[in-house]
Amino acid sequence: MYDANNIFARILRGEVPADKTYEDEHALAFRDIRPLAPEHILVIPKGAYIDMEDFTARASDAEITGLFRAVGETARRLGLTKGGYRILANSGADAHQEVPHLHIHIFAGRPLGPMLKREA
Ligand code: DGP
Repeated sequence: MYDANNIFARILRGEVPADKTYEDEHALAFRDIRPLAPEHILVIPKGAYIDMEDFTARASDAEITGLFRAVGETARRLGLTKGGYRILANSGADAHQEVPHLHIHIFAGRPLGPMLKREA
């Protein structure tokens, strides 16, 4: 069940501050508090969705389109398209999802290395 007190729900309600970079009807983008790259942005849907599984099962087409448009719009507005960027969404336990409100990470600003560490 969705936890309405997770930190991103609180940011959406304005109870916790965030360094916002983009907002529209369906999505909010803000800087990650523990950046892993010179630019590290989180893009979240405004609706109450736990992870990618929940979102793709229950969200409307408009919400799904809106979230992905917001990712592109955020990257364009921050000038990330020239050097390129990586998006990533951790979903569930094996992915180490920490905050139970769907979020898409955008990383940029330096060469980002291999996609995933190979198992030894
Ligand atoms: P994940 O492991 O994919 O669930 O990533 C969660 C990210 O959320 C992690 O990179 C740190 C970030 N984060 C956690 N709490 C806060 C917060 O209060 N504000 C902001 N801006 N980011 C947060």
